[in-house]
Amino acid sequence: MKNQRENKKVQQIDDHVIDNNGRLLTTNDGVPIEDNNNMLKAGERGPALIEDFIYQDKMAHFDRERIPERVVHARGSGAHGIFEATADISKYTKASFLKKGTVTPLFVRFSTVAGFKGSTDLARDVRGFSVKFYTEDGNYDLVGNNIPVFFIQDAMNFPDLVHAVKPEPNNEMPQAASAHDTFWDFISLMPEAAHMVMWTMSDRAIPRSFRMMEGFGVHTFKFVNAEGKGTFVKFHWKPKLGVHSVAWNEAQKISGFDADFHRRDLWENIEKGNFPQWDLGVQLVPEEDEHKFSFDLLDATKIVPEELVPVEIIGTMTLNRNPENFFAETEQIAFDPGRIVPGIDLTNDPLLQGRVFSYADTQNYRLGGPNFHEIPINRSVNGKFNNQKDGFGRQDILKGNVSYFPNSLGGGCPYHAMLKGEDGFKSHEEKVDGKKVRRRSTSFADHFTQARLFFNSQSKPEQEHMINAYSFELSKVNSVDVRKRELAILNQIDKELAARVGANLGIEPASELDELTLQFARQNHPEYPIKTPKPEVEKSAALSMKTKPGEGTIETRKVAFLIADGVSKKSIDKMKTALEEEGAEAVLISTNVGKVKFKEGGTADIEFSYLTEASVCYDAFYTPEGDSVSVLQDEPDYLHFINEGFRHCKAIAFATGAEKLIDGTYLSKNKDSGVIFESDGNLIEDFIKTMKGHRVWERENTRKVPS
Ligand code: HDE
Repeated sequence: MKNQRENKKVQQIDDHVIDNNGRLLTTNDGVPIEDNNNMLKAGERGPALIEDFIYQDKMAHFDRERIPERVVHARGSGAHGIFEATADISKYTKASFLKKGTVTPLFVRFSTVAGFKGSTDLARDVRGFSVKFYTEDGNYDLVGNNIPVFFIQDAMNFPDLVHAVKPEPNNEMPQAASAHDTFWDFISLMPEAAHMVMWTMSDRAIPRSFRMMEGFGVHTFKFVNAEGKGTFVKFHWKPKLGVHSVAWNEAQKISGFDADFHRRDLWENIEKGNFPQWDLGVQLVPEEDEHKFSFDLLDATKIVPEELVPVEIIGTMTLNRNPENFFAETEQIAFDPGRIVPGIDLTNDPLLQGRVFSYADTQNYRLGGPNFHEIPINRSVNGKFNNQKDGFGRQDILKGNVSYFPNSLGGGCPYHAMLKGEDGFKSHEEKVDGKKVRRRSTSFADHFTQARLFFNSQSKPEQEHMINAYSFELSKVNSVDVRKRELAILNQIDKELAARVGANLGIEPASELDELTLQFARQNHPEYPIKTPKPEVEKSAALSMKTKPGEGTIETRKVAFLIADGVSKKSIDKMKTALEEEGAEAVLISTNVGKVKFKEGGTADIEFSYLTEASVCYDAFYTPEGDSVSVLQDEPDYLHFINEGFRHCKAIAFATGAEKLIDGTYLSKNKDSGVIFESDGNLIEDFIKTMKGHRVWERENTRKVPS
């Protein structure tokens, strides 16, 4: 019973899975094809004949194989899974899939925002975190991001934001990057973006893995209970593996070595049975408390600090199945924040209101018409019963002569829920009374308080990374005026941040906002800058990645064992066993693929070599003992692995006899933190402990190592 819906969804997909195995090649009409190599010609060396329907069938389909890519979030990776509700929250919502114990099938799509479909996974960018729940009351889409706020407050500015961040229109450069003039020009004129930009300049924008990032609904939504009472709700996804990032220098290199790094990581881990999990948490605010805070709940550039409203866990999501086909599922899935189910409702957040139009509209265009709900990945497990008909790509065959409402000839069907006293979706009854205006509420006019809160809540290394990220991005901006304008914004957030970035740009930050920035801000708030309300908290531990749960596990982390012929099997095995007990994976990398010879005799199969692998794709490094050490001494790629691993603050361990290899690297004998020598004692414990800390970020400033 529990898994009935999941089985139904699997069945829906399976019904459409085609297996060519053992089949005769046919045309799209099922006609067997005798020769798939040659067009029909008038003679062996003659012209092609127009009657060749077999060639036309093949080529006409090929010519139409591409559909428009998503205008944003084009690059994405998806997986199937389930959600299990674990808490009784019926007091707040009647949503059937949130009833304790209910298991609901779902599909998730993670994405970057700015890059094209074929762009790198490791761009500095926001990540999309979209979940389609196939509930018993129809599909519910929670279309969020890995950052809890957004750049803008009103949907009207969205096309401009996207035009500014996408490659510049004259030369279509740069790909998947915000480090260019038009983005910072726009951002420096929009002080409301200050908070979100702090997040995108933080390590949140370069995750180690999709499996290690948080997700947020961003907007405030509403829960509605069986009595029709509403409660404001913010959604949070908390990954069981913790929240982790890579270093920026590392991200740039991963983009070259493996542009599919995140996609591959998700796919491979699901294939291996390492099913990623997230807890779903909610922050609940009673309707009566709507105006209780120093910020507006309807403003998507604001968070609700967890110190004010704690996050309560209400369920767990597990991703347990890779798609059968990327295009049919990950590409064709159609998300829409306007797809809600009874028990959940929208609020008047002007960004959310605007999104509700845009998504359905975009799907109609991207998927070629109004029948995209019939694509297997988009189908509700309830089926759909209404009087809509025809249109491009219609697949359902509606019986009978009735396709209108009301009708008597069809027995009045499909019938209204209310006619039979059943429950249908009912919008939460909210009094709305206002003049028709194009204006923004003054309660949306404080742009810097939460940007400051975010910066103050970061650990020292996280702050350093942000200073470096702003410096990198603004150095890539050619316009000095734009650099100055942004520095003036940073100066409103934090003086040291502005001064440090300014020093890297050779500019003294201005103490006041630029006149142009003020002009634009005053278009929305004529009285700008307003007197800012006193914030409830100055720091929030939950905003630092350092404090996230999951810290302390090395599950699924990849450890490179750097070996060559003559390596000691014993030295490999003892470390491998210890790591595997902790759920980590040992990957043998040698001078060539094929076989490696052990010191003790015998061989092991090798899939990865220094030629194909790069240190940036691994979490930690171990050099076992053996005669391999003298081979590695002269292996430049080995030495590079170690230097780069050091630069990127990863754990590095050397077995007895291997420590002398550091002579060829930038590492020092004076015990750099996170570099472990077996000769010092606790090789395995110290290595695992260092890995559990994810990275030794402090190392960045203590020793400078080129890579
Ligand atoms: Fe989107 N967004 N968005 N967005 N968005 C799209 O829909 C849009 C916003 C988000 O994996 C598009 O199917 C507007 C916020 C994700 O398929 C489009 C506004 C948040 C995805 C669109 C926003 C998001 C999209 C492009 C401002 C976080 C990928 C293709 C009002 C809460 C979904 C498509 C997937 C995709 C419009 C702002 C998240 C054009 C108008 C805020 C995760 O419809």
